[in-house]
Amino acid sequence: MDYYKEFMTHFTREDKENSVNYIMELVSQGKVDVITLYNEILRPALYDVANHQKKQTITVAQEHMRTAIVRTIIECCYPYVIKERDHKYESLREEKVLIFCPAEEYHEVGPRMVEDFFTLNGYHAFFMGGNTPRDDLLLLLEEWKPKYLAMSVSNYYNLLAAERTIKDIQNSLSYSPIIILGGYALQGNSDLQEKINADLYLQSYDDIVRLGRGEFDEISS
Ligand code: B12
Repeated sequence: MDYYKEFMTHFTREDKENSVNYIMELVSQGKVDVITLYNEILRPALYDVANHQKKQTITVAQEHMRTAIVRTIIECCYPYVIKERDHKYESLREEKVLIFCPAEEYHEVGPRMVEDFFTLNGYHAFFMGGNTPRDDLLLLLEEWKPKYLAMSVSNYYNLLAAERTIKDIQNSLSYSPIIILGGYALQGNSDLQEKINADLYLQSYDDIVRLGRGEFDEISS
């Protein structure tokens, strides 16, 4: 059975009840784990709305409904994320990661998944939501002092705001977090990471596993 295809029969009708129930049954029965669900079902379902190759044909209202369905599924998965993490790790990492979007960046499903990617790898991760106000971000950073700051940019036009945010962070904080950049706007444009002055460009769950293994320690130290 192709789980993606079956899910799409509910999802493309914006049928929230059947979309959520179908996925939560797969997850509760252990037929798909959280990473497979995010990478092979939910992300492709949203990329199917529009992408570099495909123009959007549905209305913005339908786009919002589909985003809401995915968001509900992600939040329902939280207990499974914690269970999977606890199964893998006896004790948590000390390292904190703050995930955020620059001002005017409203795409929040990707970074919300990234929060779970970090959590699954034992990090203490927190996603601040889309469109993070600059002053609130700086205040929280001083208070919480995360080792990593992961910024998500989906819309190409928000890369300028991303660059400004990094400058602000580097100029006004009392310590230097490691700044990670990722998101749809960077796909195929990874060279922008250096231009924007971030420390690292990461894109996937596997990249976060590699970060945990220390594969980027030399670059980010
Ligand atoms: C849903 C959606 C919206 C919703 C967002 C609702 C919400 N609350 O999130 C709404 C309707 C608000 C919206 C608005 C707009 N959108 Co829109 N939207 C989308 C859509 C269909 C899905 C986005 C999504 O959730 N994808 C699924 C997630 C899981 O994928 P992801 O974000 O890429 O994240 C994965 C990876 O990139 C990675 N990742 C992400 N961030 C990070 C960060 C780090 C540190 C790491 C390690 C990894 C990582 O991990 C994730 C999981 O694998 C995309 C289409 C697409 N192809 O993505 C367009 C898309 C992103 N939107 C687009 C555009 C243009 C807009 C608007 C400008 C439209 C308009 N004219 O108003 C506005 C801009 C709003 C704004 N100021 O931000 C374009 C962006 C093109 C570009 N790259 O520049 C896209 C690509 C559609 C297209 N035309 O091709 N949108």
